[in-house]
Amino acid sequence: MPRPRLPIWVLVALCGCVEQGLGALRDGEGADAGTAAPMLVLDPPESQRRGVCGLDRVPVTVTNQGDAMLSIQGATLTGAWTLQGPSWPQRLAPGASLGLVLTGIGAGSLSLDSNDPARPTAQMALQADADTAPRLQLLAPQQNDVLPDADLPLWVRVEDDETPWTDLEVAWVDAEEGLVATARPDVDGQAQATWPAGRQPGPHLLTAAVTDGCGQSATVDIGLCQQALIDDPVSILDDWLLSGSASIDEAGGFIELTPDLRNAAGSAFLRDPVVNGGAVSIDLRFFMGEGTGADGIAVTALDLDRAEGTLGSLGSGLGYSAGRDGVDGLSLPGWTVELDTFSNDWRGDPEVDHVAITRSGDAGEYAVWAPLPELEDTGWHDLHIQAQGARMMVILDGIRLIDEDLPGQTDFPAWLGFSASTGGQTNRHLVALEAIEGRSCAD
Ligand SMILES: [Ca+2]
Ligand SMILES: [Ca+2]
Ligand SMILES: [Ca+2]
Repeated sequence: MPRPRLPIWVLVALCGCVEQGLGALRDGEGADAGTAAPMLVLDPPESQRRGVCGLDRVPVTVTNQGDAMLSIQGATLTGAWTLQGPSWPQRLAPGASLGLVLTGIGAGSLSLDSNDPARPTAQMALQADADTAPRLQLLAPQQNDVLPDADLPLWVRVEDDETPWTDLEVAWVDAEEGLVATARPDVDGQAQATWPAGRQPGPHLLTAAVTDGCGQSATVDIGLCQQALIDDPVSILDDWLLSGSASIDEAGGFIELTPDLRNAAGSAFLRDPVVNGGAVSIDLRFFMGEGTGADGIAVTALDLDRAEGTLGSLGSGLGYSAGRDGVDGLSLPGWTVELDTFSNDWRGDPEVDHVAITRSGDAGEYAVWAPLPELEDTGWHDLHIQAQGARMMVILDGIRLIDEDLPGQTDFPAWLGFSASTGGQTNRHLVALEAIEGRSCAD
């Protein structure tokens, strides 16, 4: 509170002066000596602030505006306030000042005890309200949205009690792809930006964050999935990369991976869309038969960061694995589900026809395997394969053959494709085009 201009004590003091003056005259001293008094003045008289970052820091000047020596005995602080200051007592000649710095937060007070006759205890009220964190509301996209392959609007509303909207900045960061966009809110507190198409297929964790002028933040995590869809392979025949003995029979509506001929290997990989090898499900229908009984079909998610080609060896290589001593064909990196219909001793094959998952492009190194029912010369069969993170699942004709968490790399950009081979024995290996469906996100 500002000090009143003519406080009661002045009047009292003036009255006292008369008496003291008379006494002084009696004592033979100067007439002014009895009227002299110190006067402690605090500047500012109080402190009140909002939106304080951390601790408030209040400089205070103590001045002796009286005309006698001011003696300050000590200072008392209340609340969460401290004083970095001088040792007490302090003496201030008339007109002299002393600087103090108060530090704290919340409500409190400073009291100075002095010989100011009018105000032996001078008080100063202190109030510092801490900054509040901003608030952030998600408008779009929503949690667990499945994203089409198109530009994506990003939209949030932000609020802060202290920092003006227009001084705030919102940042959207993708856990995999890094900073996506930044935007400042408009006058309604709404911030909008765009995440351009071309996102990595599969799961995403997008974080929207806003930081206020005090460095306090609000964040929202948004779980999303970028869909990469294979739903009409017949219409995109040019996107199939065919190798070896593979060919497309448009009239028949299938890809022939091998004809019923000895020592053949063929593969067909779809170059668009690129999928995430750790987030894909694929359905297909296949046929194997009409021959003497070898070697089988493989479905591969080809790791594009490591691939050097798209065809493995004939015979035991099933068109995805290098041959003996690595001289024939390549080992295709990524993961493969093989349906092996011929047991090769030197690979360490089981004695029975089997389904196996490999992660190295090595047809002799299984992460897991299971026996197969009879598939050769038994018509068309439905195969469903799902890779979600470390979990791999294989369902054949509605029967779950494999469903396990497997070690190995899970997230990589991949082409999906098929391969097959024959050796000394043969089969015709087909995949029905119209039955191929793939997606990166579960619906
Ligand atoms: Ca704030
Ligand atoms: Ca066989
Ligand atoms: Ca084999």
